[in-house]
Amino acid sequence: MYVSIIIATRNEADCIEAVIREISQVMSLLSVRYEAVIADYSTDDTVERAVEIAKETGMRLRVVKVDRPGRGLAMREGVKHAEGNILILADADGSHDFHVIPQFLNEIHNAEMVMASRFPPIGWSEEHTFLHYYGNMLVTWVINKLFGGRLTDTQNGFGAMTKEVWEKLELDSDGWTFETQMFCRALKRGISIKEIPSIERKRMGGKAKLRVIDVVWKIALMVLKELLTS
Ligand SMILES: Nc1nc2c(ncn2[C@@H]2O[C@H](COP(=O)(O)OP(=O)(O)OP(=O)(O)O)[C@@H](O)[C@H]2O)c(=O)[nH]1
Ligand SMILES: [Mg+2]
Repeated sequence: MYVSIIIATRNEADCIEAVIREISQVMSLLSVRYEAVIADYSTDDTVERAVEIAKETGMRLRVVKVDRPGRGLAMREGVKHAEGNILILADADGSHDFHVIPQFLNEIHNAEMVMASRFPPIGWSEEHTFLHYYGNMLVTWVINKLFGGRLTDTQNGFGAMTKEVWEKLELDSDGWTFETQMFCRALKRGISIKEIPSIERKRMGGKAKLRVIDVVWKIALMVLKELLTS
């Protein structure tokens, strides 16, 4: 097993140090070979800080500069450069609890995708607003109905899969519809998904790049597109 942790970063200088330290601490307790890949579109010193802390902690870190905005695009660029056979997709805002990584790696033997859920009955989020919470519930309900799933959270990109499964998904969404496309495709293609509980923390600093109100209609269009295509 060789694990590549793909982290999208856009101006996360306030958070990246804690993220690198937590990943390094969690991974040091596992006897698993790993690397982190930062897919960056920043104008601040996120990358410099990441490199400095990775050196200090002895983490193998690869930096991929992405020339256009988009979290989905960043994930795809990161994966292109990943050497591992197991991918963990992650954010750099400090909201993910990386202590669930051992669970990802245990469950990846039982399911093709292992994804963290922030939704009851299994998870929770300190970041949820009314719109996040009920918007996600509605989208997840629609996706389950249309594509035959039993998921509780289809808007969280924190999870693990093999590179082989990633390739089966053939994702091409650049922006915030990335997770929607990923879950719709996985259900359509009969890829097994195991959800594990996670608590999403408040971001540790910096600014959120996502405004739910701007992406709701894009998510709806993505669901429709996935319904109409094979
Ligand atoms: N490379 C790259 N990374 C991005 C881009 N937009 C956001 N990110 C990163 O993607 C991750 C998620 O972004 P957030 O702004 O936290 O969005 P979110 O977690 O979906 O939404 P919130 O609930 O508002 O935090 C963070 O690590 C960001 O730095 C982008 O355009 N390019
Ligand atoms: Mg976030």
